[in-house]
Amino acid sequence: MNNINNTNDNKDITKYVDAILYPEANPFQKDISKFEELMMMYTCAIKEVQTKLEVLNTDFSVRYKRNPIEFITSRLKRPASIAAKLKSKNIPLSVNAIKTNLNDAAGIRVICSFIDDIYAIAERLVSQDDITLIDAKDYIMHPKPNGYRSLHLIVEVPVFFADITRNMRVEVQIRTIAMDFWASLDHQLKYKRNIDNPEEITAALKKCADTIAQTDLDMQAIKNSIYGEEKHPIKKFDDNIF
Ligand code: 0O2
Repeated sequence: MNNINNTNDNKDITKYVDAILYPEANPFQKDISKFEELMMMYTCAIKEVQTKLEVLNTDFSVRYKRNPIEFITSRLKRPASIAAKLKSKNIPLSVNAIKTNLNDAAGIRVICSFIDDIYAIAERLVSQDDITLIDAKDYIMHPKPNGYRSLHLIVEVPVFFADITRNMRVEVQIRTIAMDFWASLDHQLKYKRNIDNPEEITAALKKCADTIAQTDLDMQAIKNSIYGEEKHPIKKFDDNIF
């Protein structure tokens, strides 16, 4: 069986499942060919950045005998979510507005083993010649009030298409397995509305986030005692340095 056919089959299945799960009409229907072209460009930008991350992971496995990345996922933002985000910013819906105003239409999530791995990967990604760091939000150094932790980078990468080259933006969220575990469950629980005791739930979730964060620190200390600490501490992605 050939891989290209498999990829197309998967794409068809994804479209079919999406149509069932998200039956709302595409708000960009009137400009559908421009919209699909832009989404194709974001898909290619994801491929470019994901390959860079995979190369780093492979290089680390040879150089340092361990993989800093557990797994990588990616997604294109759904048309309805794109429209909702533009509306929330009071921006009229258009395909051009997506490219000009949204940084997270293309998203990659990188799940790392240890906290230090997050910064090691981020540092090496943004120092590549063809990557421009547009913005960084360090929710690990500065967790959100609800306990959410992750490093968010907006990067721009040139993508070479058949007739043009475009600089495309991709949001890269980098977090540990533990941070991802909390964020996934928090995301699931957000769908339940009309909760009787929202303050209690918020406090309980925050407590879980803090427990998990402490476990991450403990695991990092164990790793340091086995492998030794990084000789040259990696620069932290503090909001203030950008
Ligand atoms: P989805 O499904 O991931 O697309 P900006 O994008 O800069 O205009 P925004 O949206 O406030 O501003 O960015 P922020 O808060 O830095 O990052 C938003 C994304 O981070 C979210 O995307 C989530 O993926 C993730 N995130 C942020 N806060 C939380 C949280 O409290 N819990 C969880 N589980 N995830 C969070 P979207 O667009 O909401 O969704």
